[in-house]
Amino acid sequence: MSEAKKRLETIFGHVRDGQTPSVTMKLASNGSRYRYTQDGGILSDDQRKFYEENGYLVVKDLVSPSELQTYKDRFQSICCHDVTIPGLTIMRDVAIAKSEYQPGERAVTKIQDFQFDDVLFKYCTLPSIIPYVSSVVGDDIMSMHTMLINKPPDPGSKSSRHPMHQDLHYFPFRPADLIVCSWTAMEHVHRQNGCLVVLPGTHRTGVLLQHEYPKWEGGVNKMYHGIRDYDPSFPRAHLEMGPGDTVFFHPLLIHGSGMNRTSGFRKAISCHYASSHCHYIDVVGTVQEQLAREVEGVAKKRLGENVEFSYKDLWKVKGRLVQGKEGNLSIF
Ligand SMILES: O=C(O)CCC(=O)C(=O)O
Repeated sequence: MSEAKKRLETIFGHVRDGQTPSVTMKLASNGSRYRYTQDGGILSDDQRKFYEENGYLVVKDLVSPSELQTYKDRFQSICCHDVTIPGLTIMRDVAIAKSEYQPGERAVTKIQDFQFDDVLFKYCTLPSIIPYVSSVVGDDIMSMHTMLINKPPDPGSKSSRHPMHQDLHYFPFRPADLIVCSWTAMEHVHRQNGCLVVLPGTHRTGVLLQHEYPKWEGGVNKMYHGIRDYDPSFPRAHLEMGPGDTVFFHPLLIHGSGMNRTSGFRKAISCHYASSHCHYIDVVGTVQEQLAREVEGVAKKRLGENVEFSYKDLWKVKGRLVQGKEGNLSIF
């Protein structure tokens, strides 16, 4: 068994034995008993403890219905090609897109990289969200990855599922503890329409596991990598959330989402933030190299075979300062 798997087993062994997940929190390098959250922020002591132990925290009603409606309207305009946003990627469901031409949002699973769209980017700067982000990453904040996820009704292929993964798999910057995702439900999300599923405490392994495309019969959406040899018996939590509720989670937290068994779309908007004091790493020779090659291949098709760039360069274009001092993560 690999070192990473052993650490997962150690965490989940306790849970299977009926104990609470082990709370052997390492001291942060500054001697604080908290490692994953910052002193002096908006989080209550209970919220800090919850995030430290579990790697996520749900906060209710952080985004207003009118704000959510603005994002929904913008998403519709993008899907209907009424507006074009530079750098934006529109991703489609592998099974729906193949079967027949579907207009509008029907086959769209997500749009990503909306950092140059001031309507959607407003989400990343919301005064209700940022204090939670700075409680994890500090006051100098970059947005690094933006998505509006639109889980369509499953066409019967089960391809609307998102395999269990760690977001750090995609990120060529560190340290992981200075990265956090905010994910806001844009409507009631529940087990039937494919809410987020998390494995509490898995951020504490400190290990990025090997990912690959799962071997699903109905096909897997592009870039939906999942953890290799994932053990479905690990204890999981289903995050049922109301519109505007927001979950903040660590990039090593193992998570995914279920199939959408309803006839409606399940929408969420998210931003991954990093401290601008994070630095890029070289992913060559690591578990991230294969993914980086795949992403570079897609970018070559878009930008042209003769354009020279690295995986880091692609991320530098995605980064945008949200608050505080600029660091090394963006070219702007
Ligand atoms: O919203 C979802 O269904 C899951 C999204 C997710 O985990 C991701 O895109 O990395």
